[in-house]
Amino acid sequence: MKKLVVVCLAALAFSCGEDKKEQKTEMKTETKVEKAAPAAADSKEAVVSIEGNDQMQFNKKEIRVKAGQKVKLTLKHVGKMEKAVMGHNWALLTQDADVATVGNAAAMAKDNDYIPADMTDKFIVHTKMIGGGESVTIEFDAPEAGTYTYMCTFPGHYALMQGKFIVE
Ligand SMILES: [Cu+2]
Repeated sequence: MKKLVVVCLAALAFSCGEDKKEQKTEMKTETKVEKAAPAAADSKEAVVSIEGNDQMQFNKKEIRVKAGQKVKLTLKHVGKMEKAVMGHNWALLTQDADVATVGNAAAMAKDNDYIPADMTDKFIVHTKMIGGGESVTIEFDAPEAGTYTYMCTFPGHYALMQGKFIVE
C-alpha cells in the first residue's frame, strides 16, 4: 500500500515538471516571433501597379521610380472585354522612340502580340497582351535617370493609353 502511494506521488511530481517545461518553451517561441515581425521596407525594389479598363484608359498618367531600383510592375485589366477587342499591355519605350511611329507599326503586328518585330530595340520592356479580368507582372531594372514614355500597343490605344515613366 505504501509503495503504491509513493509511485503515485512520483508520477504527480513528474507530470508537474513536464508542464512547466512546456510553458517555458511556448514563451520562448512567442518572443522569437515578435522579434522577426516587422521587416524593413526594401527601397531597392519599386512595386508598381497600374490598371487598364474597358474605356481604353490606364488609371495612371505618371509612374515614378528611382534609378538603380528593381521594378516589379503589375498590369491589371479591370474591364470585362476580351483580349481580341480590348486587349492591353504595358510597354516602356526607349527615349528616342516616337510613340506614334511605334504605335502605328504595332497595330500591324497582330501576329507578334502587337509588338513590331523590327522595332524591338525601341522597347525597354513590355508585358504580354491581356484581356478583361487578367493581370500580368513583370520585373526589370529601372533604366538610367530620365523621362520615358509607356504605352499600350493594342491598335488605336496609344492615343489615350500612354503616360510618363520617370526615373529619378
Ligand atoms: Cu490597350
